[in-house]
Amino acid sequence: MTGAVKIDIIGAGSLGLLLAGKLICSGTSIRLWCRSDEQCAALSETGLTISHIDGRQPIIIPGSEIEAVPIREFSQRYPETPGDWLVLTVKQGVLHRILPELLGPLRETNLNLLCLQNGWGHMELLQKLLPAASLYAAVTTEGAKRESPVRVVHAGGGQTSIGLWGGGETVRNNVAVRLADTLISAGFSVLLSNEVNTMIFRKLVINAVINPLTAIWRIPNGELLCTDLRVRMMRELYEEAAAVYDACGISHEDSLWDDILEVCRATSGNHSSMLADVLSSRETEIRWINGSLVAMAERAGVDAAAHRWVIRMVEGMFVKER
Ligand code: KPL
Repeated sequence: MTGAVKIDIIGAGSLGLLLAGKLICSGTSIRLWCRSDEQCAALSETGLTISHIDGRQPIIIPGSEIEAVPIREFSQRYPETPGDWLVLTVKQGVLHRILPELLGPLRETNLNLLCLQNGWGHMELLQKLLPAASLYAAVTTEGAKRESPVRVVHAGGGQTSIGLWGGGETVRNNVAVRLADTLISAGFSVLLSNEVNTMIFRKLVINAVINPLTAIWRIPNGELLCTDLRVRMMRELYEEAAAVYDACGISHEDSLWDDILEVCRATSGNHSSMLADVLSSRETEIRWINGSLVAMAERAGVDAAAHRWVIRMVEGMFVKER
């Protein structure tokens, strides 16, 4: 890989728009694959605005600087001009739906794929379907809220950790270091990790505690800490998840409970991604977050009643036609 890094971002939701906008501003070549033609047209005509929660001047990227392409053209256009990195920012549910489009051109391709989904299950599936790809998992606490197809609010700087899936050296891996440098020059805080499973399992518990409760009570993350009852409910979900990990032989740090409280404080004004999905009547990632903990519990023969309960509460919010 020589010259400037070229990145394809699949998904123009909150995180996709934030990454694309900040990377374009730092001079990285970005192609943004969107699910709707309307969003591509709006981005090309209006440009993209990134506003900041702290009232700093918004960043406005003119439409002429944005290459927005419909995802339905992926299998035809991507193989002609592949970039250095493919970054998947779509949610788990969408990822599973767009996999057929992705698989055509990618199945035999030796590409670098960075996956930013919450939850568990997608990496194993991608590895099976894309055996030639180098897969990297990322977990992020970056706060972003999409206000419209052309506007995103940067609701708080977080931390993004990246690790090579399947184990192995990430910290001194030149390809990963180059990506991290590119993201850092765009203003993101990035850590490379050789402990990809630890990183994903830690984030899984953070999401399994914060996301469903904020979605059920429709409150920003920080308000989870406002009453004893809420904190007790968080603790119950946390303890159950820790017991599941113990039963499955997954190591977790004692500081994890404090980390969860710290994430609530650090992102206190943010809506969790699950609350944002619920408020926009979108499918949530609960199946891949709490659902994957329940599946692990079942395999290990332990109970995960609180996680099953929050799944029913969140799924019950949607009235599906029978
Ligand atoms: O990852 C998040 C999410 O909302 O999905 C947290 C860390 C909970 C921040 O809101």
